[in-house]
Amino acid sequence: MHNSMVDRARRPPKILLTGFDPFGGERVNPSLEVARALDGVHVGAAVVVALGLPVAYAEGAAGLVRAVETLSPVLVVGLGQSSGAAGLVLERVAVNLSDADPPDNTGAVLHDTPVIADAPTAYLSTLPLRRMLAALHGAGFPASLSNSAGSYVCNHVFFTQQHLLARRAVPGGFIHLPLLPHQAVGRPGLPSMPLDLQVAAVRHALDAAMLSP
Ligand code: PCA
Repeated sequence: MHNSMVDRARRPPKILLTGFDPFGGERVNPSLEVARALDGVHVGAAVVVALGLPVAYAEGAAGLVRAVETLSPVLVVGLGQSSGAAGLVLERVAVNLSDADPPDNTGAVLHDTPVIADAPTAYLSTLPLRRMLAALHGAGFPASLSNSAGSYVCNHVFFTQQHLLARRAVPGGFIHLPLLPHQAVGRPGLPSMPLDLQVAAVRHALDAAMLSP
């Protein structure tokens, strides 16, 4: 194939947007709903490709790696649910540690385990987080920066993603999302955000991430 044909086959550039299956007794996961809602949406010159990942350390990470290798995206944004989040939580750090009491959806429990042996201790998000935060606030969406994505499956996949993308010089990051309102019913004090607002906010964040510096 000529180079121009390869280029055409790859066009438009892809934004990989991942979400997770429900876990922890929930029947939905806002991250999967938001990713699905944005599948095929154009952001700048790029198009969003949504991917659902299992809430499983090994299988989630493997699914992410496969998708990056298949799609060669120009940007990767992972989404996950964080009960207690009151708005979009822009994660700054992926740490090389998996350590959580709750099992993943396959029953695996990890304690004190590196995500990837011999990899760096941590990676920073390579998204323009300040710009994204300002864009979200400017449009009226609650959002904040966070210095820890935890040490459960989201961080595990986020770390795997950043390790892979560092070698490809592709920007990537992770955003935790609040519960949907019906998930917070009967759980006083837990914040939530309707799906349409979450979708609009993530779209805004992607727009800001795709703006050239
Ligand atoms: N949130 C979990 C795993 C899957 C998800 O949506 C986490 O924060 O690790």
